[in-house]
Amino acid sequence: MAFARSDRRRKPSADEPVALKLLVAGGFGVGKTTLVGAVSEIRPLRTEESLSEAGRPVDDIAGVEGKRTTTVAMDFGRITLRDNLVLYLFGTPGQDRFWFLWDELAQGALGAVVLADTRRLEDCFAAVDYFERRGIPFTVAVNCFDGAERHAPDIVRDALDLDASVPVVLCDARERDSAKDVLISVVEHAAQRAAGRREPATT
Ligand SMILES: Nc1nc2c(ncn2[C@@H]2O[C@H](COP(=O)(O)OP(=O)(O)OP(=O)(O)O)[C@@H](O)[C@H]2O)c(=O)[nH]1
Ligand SMILES: [Mg+2]
Repeated sequence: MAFARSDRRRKPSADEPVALKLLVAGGFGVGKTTLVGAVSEIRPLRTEESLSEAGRPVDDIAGVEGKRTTTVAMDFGRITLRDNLVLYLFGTPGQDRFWFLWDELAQGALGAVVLADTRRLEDCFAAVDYFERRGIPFTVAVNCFDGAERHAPDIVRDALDLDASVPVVLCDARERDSAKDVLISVVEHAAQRAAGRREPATT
């Protein structure tokens, strides 16, 4: 877990806020920057660059033809969930050519959101795989784009072959409350996983 308190010898006071790091990941153009911007209580840091003609051969914009910019390093935002719980949000770049940044961004992450678009579900496979392999708890959040067919969470779970414990939720990445619910789901899932690990095995 990533905590703001770095001095482990000092006993924290009860009202001192705990800071947790979460990643917001998923395929190209699925709404990561939008989600971080929707919930952040500070002006989000963005690293958007224009999609250019030169990038056309390497940037697969199929399905997001209206997109004009892309994240080239990360998004950063912050949200206070309760008085004593602050989340630092790191949005990943969505394109394959920026994969090398993921390991840096993932360091110390408590959990992650994998945003998915059901019209291009395969675009989130890599993110699901990444967090499964590293044992980082994640919630899959289906960003319900206008005009996209709605699928029940269990259908998405089956399609992604997810473990039954992985939360799958529907959201609108543009709506603050909806995006906040996604983050709460990740925190609760991570807390349950941590509690499960602490419980003694019964054999
Ligand atoms: N209709 C609709 N549009 C959305 C939604 N979320 C994002 N968008 C739009 O979709 C486009 C892509 O959103 P971004 O937030 O830039 O996507 P991203 O995942 O950060 O993209 P990359 O960083 O390039 O991978 C933007 O034009 C958004 O306005 C949504 O929930 N509904
Ligand atoms: Mg982005």
